[in-house]
Amino acid sequence: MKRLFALALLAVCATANAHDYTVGELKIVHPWARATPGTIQNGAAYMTLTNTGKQADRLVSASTEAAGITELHTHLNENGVMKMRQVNDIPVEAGSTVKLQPGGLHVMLIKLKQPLKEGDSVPLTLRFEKAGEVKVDVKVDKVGAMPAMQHAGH
Ligand SMILES: [Cu+2]
Repeated sequence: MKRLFALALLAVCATANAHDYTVGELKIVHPWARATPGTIQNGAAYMTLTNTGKQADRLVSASTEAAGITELHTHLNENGVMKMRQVNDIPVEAGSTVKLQPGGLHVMLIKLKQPLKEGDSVPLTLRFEKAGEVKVDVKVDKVGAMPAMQHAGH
């Protein structure tokens, strides 16, 4: 029990050090990506979006020099098979939080110019319908890093 408490405390402390960004009424918390192994040319960026305002907003696009194409994606379960599907935008309702995470919504980085290496950071520009543009640094975590573990390294 004591150990559990210590771990929980550590998680809270680490989260305080996570990097986050604000644009208009939107907060972008801890943008991160998994390192890409070997010759894999596609990666994905994850983050938490919180709308502290009173009107709905939407993430309409993202771009980075690190990849040839950047798309907004989600995962759908079609007859038991997880498939990625491009979405036009990612809505963030007023007062709500949307998580981009493995197995769900993500920013797809297609045709990476070089592999994502643990410890690197990749500049990413996010464009929101109302809040406008914000540049964030996507921190590259381990290959196969899980969202619950994401703060451990920072
Ligand atoms: Cu994808």
